[in-house]
Amino acid sequence: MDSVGGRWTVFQRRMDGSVNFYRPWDHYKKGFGSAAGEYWLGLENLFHLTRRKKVELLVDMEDFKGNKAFARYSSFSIESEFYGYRLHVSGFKNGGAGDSLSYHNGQKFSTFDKDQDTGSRNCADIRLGGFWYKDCFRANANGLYRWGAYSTLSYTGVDWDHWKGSNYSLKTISMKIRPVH
Ligand SMILES: [Ca+2]
Repeated sequence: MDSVGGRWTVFQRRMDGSVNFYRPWDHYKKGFGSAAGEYWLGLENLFHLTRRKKVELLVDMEDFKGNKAFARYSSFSIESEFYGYRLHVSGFKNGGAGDSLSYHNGQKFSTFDKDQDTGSRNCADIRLGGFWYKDCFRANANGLYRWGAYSTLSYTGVDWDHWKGSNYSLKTISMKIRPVH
């Protein structure tokens, strides 16, 4: 869990496609997978971890050629379930990946059975994940694991638009937080 010199708590990880991330609200709320592999910590836990302290976010990613990049945000928090686990992220620092997450700032979390995005469509349902969708995404970290570039079912992979475009599914991506002192 050490990256850029510190103790990080991983709350999301994709690495091999072994875990299905197309899941309903209750699963995203409580968490799924295992911390050693593909993983979602759960929105309720994430809310409590970011509730009363200043927390920074690091998003590490890798493509299928071994290239690596990251995006870092100096401030990260989410609101309670009552407020839809609304995302607050700011203070972008570029580690080569570009900023695909600020687009999602201020959005509630959505799953296929709980559409809280701002688009007329159900983004989680058509983009095959659960995320802070807007209309619909620039980052789809919980999308369908698709092993690199794809040409069918557009905008459904584990995409980070500002690095590899919206039809390239990453090999790995992880999202991790740590308190800022
Ligand atoms: Ca919608």
